[in-house]
Amino acid sequence: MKTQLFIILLVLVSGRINAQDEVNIINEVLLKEAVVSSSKNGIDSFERAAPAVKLDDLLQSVQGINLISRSSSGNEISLQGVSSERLDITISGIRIAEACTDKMDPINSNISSFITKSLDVSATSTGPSSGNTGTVNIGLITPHTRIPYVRTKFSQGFQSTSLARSTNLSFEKGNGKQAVLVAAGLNKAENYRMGNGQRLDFSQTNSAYFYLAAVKKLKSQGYLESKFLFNKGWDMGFPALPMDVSSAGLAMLSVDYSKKHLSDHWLKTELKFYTSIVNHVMDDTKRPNVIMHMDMPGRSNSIGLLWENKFKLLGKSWKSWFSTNRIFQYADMTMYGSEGDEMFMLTWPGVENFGSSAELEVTTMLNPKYCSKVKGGVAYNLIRPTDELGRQQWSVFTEPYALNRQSYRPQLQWEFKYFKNSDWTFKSELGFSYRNPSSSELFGFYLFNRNDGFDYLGNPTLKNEGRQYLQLSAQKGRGVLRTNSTLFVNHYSNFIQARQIEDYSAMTPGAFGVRQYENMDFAVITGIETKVKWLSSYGLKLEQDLKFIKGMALSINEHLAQIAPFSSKSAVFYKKNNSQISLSYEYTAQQALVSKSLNEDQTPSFHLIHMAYIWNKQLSNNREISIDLRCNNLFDRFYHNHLSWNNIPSSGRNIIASIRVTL
Ligand SMILES: [Cu+2]
Repeated sequence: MKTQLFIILLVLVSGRINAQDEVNIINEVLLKEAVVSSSKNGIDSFERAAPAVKLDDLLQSVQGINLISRSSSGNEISLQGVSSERLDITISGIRIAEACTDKMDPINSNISSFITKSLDVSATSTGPSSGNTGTVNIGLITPHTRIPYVRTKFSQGFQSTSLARSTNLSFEKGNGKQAVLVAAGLNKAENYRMGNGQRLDFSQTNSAYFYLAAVKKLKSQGYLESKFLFNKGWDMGFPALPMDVSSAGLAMLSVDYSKKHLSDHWLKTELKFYTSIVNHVMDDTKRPNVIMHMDMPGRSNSIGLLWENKFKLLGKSWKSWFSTNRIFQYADMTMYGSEGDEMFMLTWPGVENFGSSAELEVTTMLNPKYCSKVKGGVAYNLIRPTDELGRQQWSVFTEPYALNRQSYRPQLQWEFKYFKNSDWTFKSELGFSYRNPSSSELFGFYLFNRNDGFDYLGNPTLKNEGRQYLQLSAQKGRGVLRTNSTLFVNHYSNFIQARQIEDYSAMTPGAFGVRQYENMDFAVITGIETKVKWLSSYGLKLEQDLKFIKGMALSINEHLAQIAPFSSKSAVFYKKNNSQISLSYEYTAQQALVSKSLNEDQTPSFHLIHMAYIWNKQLSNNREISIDLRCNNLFDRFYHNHLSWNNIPSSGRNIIASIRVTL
């Protein structure tokens, strides 16, 4: 549903209303949705996404992605059935580390769709820091130096279910040689209303951001670009967790240098330097019946360098990446007993991850019909707790030397493309990669998981987890009937999952016990996704999407947890002049394939109907105005998604209205 809306929005807000352009834009979206893309920075841009569309909605529209929610916003990305630890999530190439041990601050939660330019999602490429299953890069808007210009944008959005108000403003100015963009936004939402008419306590959210980007064209024909983002959240409720967030802040800065056509063979170079700081403070003081009050602050920072090059050599196209970064995560917890006693511990003992990686890719066009691409690389990581108290804490469980982890991780991938005729493209991708365990998996100290009610303990002796994969896709991106289908098989060796340890007692009051991460022999996640579209010449469009994923822990012959059930989305669109209307139907099957050893419960099926009306008017000189009216969950169904933690219900009927003006 969101996909379809998004496509209409794209068409309308992109300011090009004729049919051919719709075709092109839909192509872009199709391409974007083809998760099988292996290009690390291949940009599928959807400039000027509509104001009412939250970044979460855009993410949800990408093939392969489902969202795990613990609150009304800032959901965690799950790509092909796996989430954070197995993915590299970046903002304009910048690696940022979360500062919350409970995953309340996924990287994407810091970004507004108003300043998002592109989403680049790949399930077959990995970065130097963590993941082995894929990358999600959220590109931010930047000003341009093509011509002198001045542009002001304003958007105002409203949602009935949570009385959410979202205001965004940006101003850009350029003289053809240098340009600057300033943007700011404010989001406020109350507790949202569920399908049963009641409000969900602790689902409010508040955030604001300031963004500055500047670009300068140098005399040498190179470009210097800088981005700065500050995002602040406060009084953010997390209904799926036992506590909320009183304050969360992110500041990031990057400086890029790029130049094209350095010589006949050296086509492009791009150098990026970045740094970021994240702060996170949890708060249980507003909750009723807190047995034991706790303070749980966390902080993280990152600093890094990325160098990317493109060459033409021996009749082939080459790409190289070199990256190095240092990521630091620290979190502590103070528990206050009823008799004034305190207990202090480090939940992340100042974990430092120093990583470097080098990758090389070569593309060979065998003939106009066949294209082969091979990518290989190696990454090095040194991970260790830096805090002395934290090291002592862990010395109870393991030898001190085992706390310093060094590893080399190779990766190799082969992609083969076949262009059958001008309409059809078939692609196969085959490869392997490894990941380091995350800070929580290695050194997390009694992290309470509200979803299953256990305290989680890290394991410094974990082996790196391997992934071997095969993806097949078929795409027809032109003509009246279009389709895009992907089949994937991800096989994991040394799969990391927690298991209950009997002789340990829980730290958190009310927890059922302790689980510790360990390497299981094998797991496999396989899935299929298809999208079919039918476009008429008179403004009518039909769409059908299907999605199915299955995950198995082979060594214990059990289903994996947190796997989205089968879902289907059907939509009909009609467009005339400046208006477009759509109606869509969404069916999500029950999820009965659940993890027994993690005590995951089954989720019933549900049906949803959504409607949308969008009006867009082009004024002279690239000015435009657009109005967007929608009703999601028209019949006010009371339901929850399988991936929502603690079974928190989703929003009931939600009327969304927004206006956007570009001057
Ligand atoms: Cu938190």
